[in-house]
Amino acid sequence: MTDKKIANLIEIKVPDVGNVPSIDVVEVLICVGELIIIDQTVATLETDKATMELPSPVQGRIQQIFIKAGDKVQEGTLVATVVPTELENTPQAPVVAEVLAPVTEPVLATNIASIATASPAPQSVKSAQQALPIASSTTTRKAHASPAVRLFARELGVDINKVSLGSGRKGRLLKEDVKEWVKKIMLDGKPVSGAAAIPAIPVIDFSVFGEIEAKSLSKIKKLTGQNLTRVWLNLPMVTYHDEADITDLEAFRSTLNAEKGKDELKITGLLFIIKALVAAMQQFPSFNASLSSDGEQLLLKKYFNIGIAVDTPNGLVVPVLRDVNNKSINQLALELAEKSTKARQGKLLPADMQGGCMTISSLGGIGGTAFTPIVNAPEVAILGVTRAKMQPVWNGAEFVPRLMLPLDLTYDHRVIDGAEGARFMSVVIQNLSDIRRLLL
Ligand code: CAO
Repeated sequence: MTDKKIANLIEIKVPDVGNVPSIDVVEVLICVGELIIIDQTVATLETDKATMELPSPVQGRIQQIFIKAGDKVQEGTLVATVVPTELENTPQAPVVAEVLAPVTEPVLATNIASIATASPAPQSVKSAQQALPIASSTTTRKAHASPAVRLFARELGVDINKVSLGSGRKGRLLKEDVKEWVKKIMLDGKPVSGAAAIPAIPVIDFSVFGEIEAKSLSKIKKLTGQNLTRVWLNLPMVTYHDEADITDLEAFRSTLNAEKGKDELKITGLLFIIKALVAAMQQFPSFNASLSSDGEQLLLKKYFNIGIAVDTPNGLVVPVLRDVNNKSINQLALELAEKSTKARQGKLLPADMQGGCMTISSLGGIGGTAFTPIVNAPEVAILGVTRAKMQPVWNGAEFVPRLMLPLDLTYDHRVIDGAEGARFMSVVIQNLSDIRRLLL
């Protein structure tokens, strides 16, 4: 009886693929208990010359699978056995439990449904359930895609079974679907898991070492984190450090502030840095640009908007000062004060933070000698500022005390090369060292 039932199974075997002694199993696309149709791809096989799909010659339910990804097979290797659809739920249906595992008690059930629900010896039940998981609840969706598309997905490190439904005929996945999926993951900022993904930081139970408290990150911190990770992973960045002699600028700024009334807005050094930066950007258009999304073109901007990183209780935000080239230092002072106050009160609107051409991150009010800011992509560069300090500077005859301002320029090396970065920074420094240049 058992023989007869086994004989009713259809065997799927590796076909003749042209005298190839060893064929790699790339992927098995079926699972036990799954209902398959004629020509549905059962597995993807690969020789050193080609990748091929192995189609099912029959419609039915997968009874057992004999290969797995990574196996080496050859012509005639048994891939899977299938209970043909016409035999399902008939007395002729093969008894899966008998085929899969030796049982101590005879299995009395005569069809698949009754195997799962009858109460034979415990081991029989276990075997039957392992063999025939309820397809809808325990099987994963297997992608319907050609070998070329599967290969493409593998090259990108994408698990093709996770790509949502394909746009091809009958939901077949196309290369475009894989590309769209990758694009979506990148935009979501969620790292892809799998072979080509960046290895995850190990999860550690810190409570083993002492008391801990979990505190949720603010929305701004979470978004900033995603954005910074995306930039870090996408941009080859270089940071160039230099310093500007701002002794004369500082004297001028003190004079200006001394002239101001008690309630008037004071001028900070940052405002001159903004102006000096924009003057340099006017000389170096590639700093006032973004790369096109295909990386083929540089999109040069004819406006000069500067983002200013502002530290707030909820995290870092970057309001944008617009048309800086057309505004006076006093106008900019007012605008920066307004926007940084709004930022700290959490009242910035999305429009206040859009349209930046280059960003300044100033830690000068806090301290520091240098740091490496991360470019606020799709901008191509960012200027970091740390605390100015008096230093002995050799003037050719003697050391003189000068107020030196450390500056850090990080740039996208795809757009800006090292020499251009250094030349740009020299111009920023000249502008700050002698602000009369801003009039030129
Ligand atoms: N060297 C020495 N002193 C400096 C300085 C520098 N480079 N930059 C600012 N200062 C001084 C200012 O002159 C001011 O001094 P007084 O109080 O005596 O006038 C004081 O530090 C505070 O300045 P400020 O920070 O209020 O003003 P600002 O115009 O320099 O900066 C703003 C404005 C909004 C950029 C700043 O308040 C801020 O939020 N900075 C933090 C930005 C940040 O977190 N960046 C990091 C991002 S990277 O992850």
